[in-house]
Amino acid sequence: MNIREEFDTIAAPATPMGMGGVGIIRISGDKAFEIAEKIFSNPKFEPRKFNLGWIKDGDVKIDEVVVLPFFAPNSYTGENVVEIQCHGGINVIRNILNLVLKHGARMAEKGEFTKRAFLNKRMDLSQAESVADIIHSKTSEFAKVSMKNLSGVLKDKINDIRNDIFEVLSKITAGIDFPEDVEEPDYSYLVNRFEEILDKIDKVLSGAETSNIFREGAKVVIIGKPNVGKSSLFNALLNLDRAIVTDIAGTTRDVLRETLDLGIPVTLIDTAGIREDEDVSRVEKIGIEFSKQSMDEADLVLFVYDASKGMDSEDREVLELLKDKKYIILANKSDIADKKTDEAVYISAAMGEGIEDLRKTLKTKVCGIEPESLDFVTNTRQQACLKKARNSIEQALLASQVNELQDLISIDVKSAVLALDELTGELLTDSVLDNIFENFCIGK
Ligand SMILES: Nc1nc2c(ncn2[C@@H]2O[C@H](COP(=O)(O)OP(=O)(O)OP(=O)(O)O)[C@@H](O)[C@H]2O)c(=O)[nH]1
Ligand SMILES: [Mg+2]
Repeated sequence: MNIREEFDTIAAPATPMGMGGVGIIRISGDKAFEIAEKIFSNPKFEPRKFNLGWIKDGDVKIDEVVVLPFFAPNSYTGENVVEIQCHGGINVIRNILNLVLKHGARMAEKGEFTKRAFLNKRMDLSQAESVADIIHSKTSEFAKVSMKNLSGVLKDKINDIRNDIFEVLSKITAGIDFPEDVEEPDYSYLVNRFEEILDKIDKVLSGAETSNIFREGAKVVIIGKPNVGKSSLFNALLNLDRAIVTDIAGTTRDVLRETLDLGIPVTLIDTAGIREDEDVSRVEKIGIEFSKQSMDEADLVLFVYDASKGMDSEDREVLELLKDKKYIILANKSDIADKKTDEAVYISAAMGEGIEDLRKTLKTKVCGIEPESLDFVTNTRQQACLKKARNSIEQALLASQVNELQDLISIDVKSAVLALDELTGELLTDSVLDNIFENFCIGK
């Protein structure tokens, strides 16, 4: 079946509906050129040529524009595409779009251009998903690594793993189907191959945590006794006088949140100092309750104590609250501390000492690995497919270790192949597909 024949012609603004130098309206489908010819004063469409002229509604001039034709299959969607570059005003874009729709195009749904690019095999699903990542990226680092996905880095890795699995599957199947002519593969061969494949899958999954943090951001909460310099650290990391700092214990009452761009998006949270004194005011008590709640949502806690006083029993009580959390122990006020231990990272929030290094530690600690070392990212859907494939191969490995019938082993190996096909989009249901492209914006 030629899937393209089912497609009608779609159109949408490809630039935001706001004021700007240029606005772009994109048309894709078999009728793209025909529609453009009806409304454009200078339709001499040739590949790789742009055309200057007027968009006209009958005799009425709407705007002077540049029209770029892309001939199938050499276009974003793989279909005939026309891009109209007009002046960037909401009403100009709207008028031209209405005209295009009047002449037979339909308004595109979210992500429909990219969906067509996928369905017309211009890209695999991991590449299509990276387009949404690039558009939604909160940091320039995430945009860069998503771009690597678009260029096919993840796709190549998955195809490589799939080829490995398929090769083993072919050998097993040949042994089963032609027992007289082909010997079934040795179990030691199977064990080795499955171990290698598991290793490759694990390498791809190792960046999963960082990928998720790139997408959702990480919460880093500063916790400690009153007056140890939490707010000073908050300000120092942000490079901003955001929180009030005084020498009075109990200065911070409300939880303060600010965004810190460390290449990964971080929400940095300053809290009220935790203490259990009887004479703590009601307001401070509420503040302390908030501190404990924020601790629960933290991906990483920065535990601060006053190095000039050393860690005392009250500090240890606070530290005790963190035992199930990922944390870094910070000895603040190192400028006035005399003795140092190895247990903590020494900083001086007031003097700015150790802050730059702390930013770096923080980033690797939150991600598990250096985010810059990522060659590709994965999303939760892809991770779920990879985990499914991993489980199946693990089953196949266990079965091979006990010389299980190869007929049975082949069932697990086949499911691993299917899981990877689901990842790349070779094998997909419409609802999964709709779900993915729902997250796009109109015009992409
Ligand atoms: N010498 C020195 N003083 C510091 C340092 N960091 C903070 N201080 C001082 O310690 C005092 C308390 O600082 P804050 O940042 O308000 O402490 P906090 O932990 O936020 O206190 P609460 O909000 O009350 O829990 C202030 O007088 C700061 O100037 C430092 O690195 N060196
Ligand atoms: Mg404070």
